Amino acid sequence: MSSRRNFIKKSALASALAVTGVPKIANALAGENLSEITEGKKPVVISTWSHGLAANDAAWKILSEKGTALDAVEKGVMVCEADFTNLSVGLGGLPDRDGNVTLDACIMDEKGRCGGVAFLQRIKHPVSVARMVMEKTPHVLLAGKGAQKFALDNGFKLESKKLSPEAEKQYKEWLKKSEYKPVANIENHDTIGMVAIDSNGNLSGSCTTSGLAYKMHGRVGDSPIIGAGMYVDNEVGAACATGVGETVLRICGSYLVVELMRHGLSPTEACKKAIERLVSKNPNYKDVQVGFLALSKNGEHGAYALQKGFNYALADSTRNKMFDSTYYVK
Ligand code: SD4
Repeated sequence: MSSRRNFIKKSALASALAVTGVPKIANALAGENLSEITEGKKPVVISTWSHGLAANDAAWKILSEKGTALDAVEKGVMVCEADFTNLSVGLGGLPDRDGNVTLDACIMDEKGRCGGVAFLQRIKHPVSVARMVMEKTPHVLLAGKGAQKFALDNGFKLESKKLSPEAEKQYKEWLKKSEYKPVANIENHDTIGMVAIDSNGNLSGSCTTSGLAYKMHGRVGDSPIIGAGMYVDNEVGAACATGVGETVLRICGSYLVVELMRHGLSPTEACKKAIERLVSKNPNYKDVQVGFLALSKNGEHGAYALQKGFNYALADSTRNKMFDSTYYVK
C-alpha cells in the first residue's frame, strides 16, 4: 500500500477514533513510524510458539487441498494436544497445584459460530470437544464434569489421570516449595493459538492449553473464552493470545485486537495497541509474558508481545517458518 494511502487511512482512523471517544489511541498513532501494510498471501496459517511448526504442517495440508480454515485450525492444534511430551497443551501438560491436568480450549469459524470447553479433565482433544459444543449444542461454553460428560456421550474416550513422566518430575520438584510465581517466558506454559485463512478467504481460529502450571484447582484462563484467548470476525480478521490469561481476560484481548483492525490498524499495530492497553490495566505487566497474533481478512499477519522471547510459526505456499515477535518492555 502506498504511503499516501497509509497516511489517508491513518488520518481517517485518527479522526474516527477521536469522534468515537478514544483520542488517546489517536494521539499515540500520530507521528509513529508504522511499517508499510502489505497484501498478504492466502491461504495462510499462523500459530504460537515453536510447536506451531508441527501444528501448521497439519493445518497447511488441509488448506493446500482447498479445505476449510475451520478444519485446518482444529486438525492443526490437535497435533500438539496429542503430543504427550508437550508440557503446556493436552494431557501431557503440567498439572494444577493439586496434581490434576485441566484443559481449556475454544474454536470459532467464519460464520461467528463458536464453542469452548473449560476445566476439562482426561480428554485427549479438547479442541474437538469445543467444536462439538459449537456444532451440536445451543451453547458456547461447557465446563468441568459437564464438559467431560458431553465428551464421553459423544464418543470421546476417558484417558488416564496419570501425569506424563516429565510433568510428574517437574511437579514433584515444584511441590518442594509449592510457590506459585509465573516468571516471564519461563512460566511453564506455551498455549497453542492458531488463526488461518483458507482459499475461499474465510477465517477461523482455535486455542488449546493445559493452562498455567500449578494454578489453583478450578482456575480457568483466557484460552477457552471467546474474545479473550481467540476471536474471529470474518469481515475483519482473527486474533489469538498466549501468556498469563488473567491479564488477557481483563482486556478481552483477542476481541480488542480484531476491533482495532476493524478501525483500520494493521495486524501488528492492533496487537501492539492491545499490549499497550494490557499494560495500562495490569500493574504487574513487567513480571509476565503475553503475546498476540493476528491475521487480517486480506491475509496480512502480525504479532506483538509484552516481553522479548515470543515467537510464532507461519505457513503459506512458500514456507513454514518461525518469526520473532517485536515487544513492549525494552
Ligand atoms: C492461560 N493463556 O491459561 C493460558 C496460558 C498460556 O502460553 O497461554 N500459555 O492463562
